[in-house]
Amino acid sequence: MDDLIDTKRGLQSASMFIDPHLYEVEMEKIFGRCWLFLTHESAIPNYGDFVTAKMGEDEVLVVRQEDGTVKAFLNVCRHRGARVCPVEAGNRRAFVCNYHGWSYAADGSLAAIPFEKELYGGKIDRCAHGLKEVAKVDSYRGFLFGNFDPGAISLEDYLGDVRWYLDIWMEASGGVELIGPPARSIVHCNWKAPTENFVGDAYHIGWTHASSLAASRSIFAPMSGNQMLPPAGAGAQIATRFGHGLGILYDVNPGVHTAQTAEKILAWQATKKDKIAEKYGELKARFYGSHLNGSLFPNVSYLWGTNTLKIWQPRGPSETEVWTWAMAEKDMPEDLKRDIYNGLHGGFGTAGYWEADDNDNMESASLLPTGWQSRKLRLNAQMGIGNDTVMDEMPGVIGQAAIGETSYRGYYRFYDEILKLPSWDAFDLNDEGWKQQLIDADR
Ligand code: UNU
Ligand code: FES
Ligand code: FE
Repeated sequence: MDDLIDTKRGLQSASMFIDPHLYEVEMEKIFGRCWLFLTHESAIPNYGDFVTAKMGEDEVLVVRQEDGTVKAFLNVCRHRGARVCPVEAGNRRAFVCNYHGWSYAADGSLAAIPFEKELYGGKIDRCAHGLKEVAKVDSYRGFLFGNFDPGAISLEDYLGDVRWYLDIWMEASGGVELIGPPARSIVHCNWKAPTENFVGDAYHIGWTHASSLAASRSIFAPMSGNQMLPPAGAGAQIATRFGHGLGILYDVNPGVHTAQTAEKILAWQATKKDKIAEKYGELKARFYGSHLNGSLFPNVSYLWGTNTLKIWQPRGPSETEVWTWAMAEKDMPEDLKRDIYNGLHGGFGTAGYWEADDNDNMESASLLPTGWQSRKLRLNAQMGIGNDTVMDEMPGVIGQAAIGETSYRGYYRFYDEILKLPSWDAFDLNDEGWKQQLIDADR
């Protein structure tokens, strides 16, 4: 596995998209230990409210408790392992398994067994058969995450430097809401292919999305067919400690939206910018009005400006279930939220034209390495390598160009680190060496 990721040179082995053994290791070392997105607080406001979610290939029930906290449990009956709750969202005081009728309370405890006395004669330990609880659940600005590892670092520490950027849209904007339930569909790709695309690929916009850009007459339309490069100083890419990264395209927040919707969003944001600048500073106000594309390690992606949040659920090395939420500023008027919802699902939803543009790229990049020779190739993420730097006003490691692969390198740097990490106990939160690793990288 040692030649899998070459951080020093910005290369990755194509086998990472196909190797079934590596996939198992990812499930254990990444999905078993990292903070995984579950849902937004607003989806489960009241006692007994629940949604089902995926953590890796494990399905979990996320339930609002009587005391207002949130717990998550494997959605697996402790009797014979059937799915406890077959519904994706609702409100329940008890979850009754469909198979033999064991029932569980909202706190996961095994509340009742049909004919317990008659059939088990006191010989079953009910306390030992509650739903298996996810070790940690925590929320950041309303976004709920779970972690299977009781020894994991806190969610706040894990988000680390990227919080400064998340706060632009999660806080300075006045807060966002996810408009769900999410659309779900299958893409025949490795889960990392779309995650790396969203972490930092502004390169493909003008080419892969050429027709969509032209047809929508969006703000990005001049890039259609690679007719032009975004001018110098048009954006930046950011890499952080835990692989979370993003790209910024300055001052073009609704760049993907159709011309009509973009106009409404620009007008709306203009009414808020001065207040945001006053409270959070000019830089954050500028980024609020910029387009941010990003991924949180390992498998959440968002497009601020395109109003979408996605999670790429692994289903084996070559299959991914994508869940897509529309996302809007909480204080937006209802009709604008509706425009955004419709526009988003038409663009980046299951059958959206932007989504369709991307899918064949995701699939071919993921499936061609089944070829014994193809999988030996190294994938190249060297764009801008050697120019990465740190800046006073922006946390993380920065690549100062609209198009580059700094955040790809940051994503796979941490991917490599966590695969090799024996346990969170062995992890040094204060080690800043990762920055130098990226800055020193060179072809
Ligand atoms: O999908 C992306 N990676 C993206 C979309 C990046 C920038 C703008 C829009
Ligand atoms: Fe980038 Fe082919 S040009 S994958
Ligand atoms: Fe794309």
